[in-house]
Amino acid sequence: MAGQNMSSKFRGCLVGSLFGDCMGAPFEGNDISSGDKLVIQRYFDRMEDPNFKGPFKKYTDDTAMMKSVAQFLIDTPEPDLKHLAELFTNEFFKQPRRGYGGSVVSVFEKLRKSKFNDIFLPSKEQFNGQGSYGNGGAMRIAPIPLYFHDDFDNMLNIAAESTKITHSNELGIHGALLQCLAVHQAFLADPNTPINVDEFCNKLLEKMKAIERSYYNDVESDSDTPYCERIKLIQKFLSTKYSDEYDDEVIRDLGNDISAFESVPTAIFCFLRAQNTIPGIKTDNIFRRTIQYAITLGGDTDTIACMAGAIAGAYLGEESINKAILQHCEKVEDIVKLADSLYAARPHDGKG
Ligand code: F2R
Ligand code: MG
Ligand code: MG
Repeated sequence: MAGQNMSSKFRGCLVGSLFGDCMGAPFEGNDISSGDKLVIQRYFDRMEDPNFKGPFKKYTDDTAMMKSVAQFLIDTPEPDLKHLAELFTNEFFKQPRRGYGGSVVSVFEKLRKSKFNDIFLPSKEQFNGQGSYGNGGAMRIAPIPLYFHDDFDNMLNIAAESTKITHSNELGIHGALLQCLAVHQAFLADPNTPINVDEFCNKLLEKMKAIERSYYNDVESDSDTPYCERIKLIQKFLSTKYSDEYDDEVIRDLGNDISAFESVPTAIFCFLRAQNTIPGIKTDNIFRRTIQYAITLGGDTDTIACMAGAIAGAYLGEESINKAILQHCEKVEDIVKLADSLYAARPHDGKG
């Protein structure tokens, strides 16, 4: 991949993640009616008008934590997870009112109190030892598949270990790995060639099968593990006619809540469905369609749009993102700089 394309994909991915978070945050927790979908269409149309002046859309915990993941890779070329735990914790105490998950806050408190003695212990203690299955690991993962794009094993290892600082439940960890794989595949895809949605899913399925089968080692060879079953469901939905309205079934069967299991597959689905037109969403821009569709599903809108935005931005690059809307996202210039620093810090062979 040429250097210019690659740096555009780094920017597209991190800015895409910020964009989804900022645009989705005002709707987090809402059920979206057909009237609301019209309001959301107008909301995007208005923001695309370069003359529109409006207050900043603030970013939330999704971006706050994604920034720390990028910074940790930039600061310590040999990944130092203790440093990441410190970055998460310091960022939280600097700006605690970013809408963090209800329970993850106690991980930061324990980490600080214990002076980062065992960075994995507080997370293991969550929910009486079950660990969190929230989507907090997945929502922040994007910098890892960018940085390790040509080192697959290290990518998965650091993705899992960095997630375990806050999320020790397997569904939280595997959700983060699935999002990591989706960003990675999108990053490696040629933005000038349409995505073959079935092939994209089959590749994800193959990699997720290996991850889940090695965890659930008693699983029968032909039975499906949780995330693999969800990927097959995505394929089933996408084989339905693109002109069909089936959002209620998507919400019911794939989910739209704060758990990784009920949101990561949904974000991937949003990206894949947006490769084609969607009823009620009037735009030719695939990136915008991805985010706008994710928000119209309601529920955990900031996080589903953030994850879908990271995948879409990694595929399409920064050129696909409307500059006028971006102006309304808090700290967009900082995220562009962060993406450039991550690009410069990546391990590379000197060719790119
Ligand atoms: N926190 C929110 N949204 C709530 C409203 C915010 C509002 N807009 C505001 O500004 O005040 N959003 C953010 O949280 C999600 C990421 O959460 P994360 O990092 O995974 O946190 P946590 O606390 O670990 O898990 C979240 C909740 O999931 C449930 N849960 C998790 N594991 C569980 C288990 N083993 N048993 C039972 N419940 C479990 C709990 O309710 C946790 O509090 C993102 O949406 C981000 O945007
Ligand atoms: Mg959030
Ligand atoms: Mg959220």
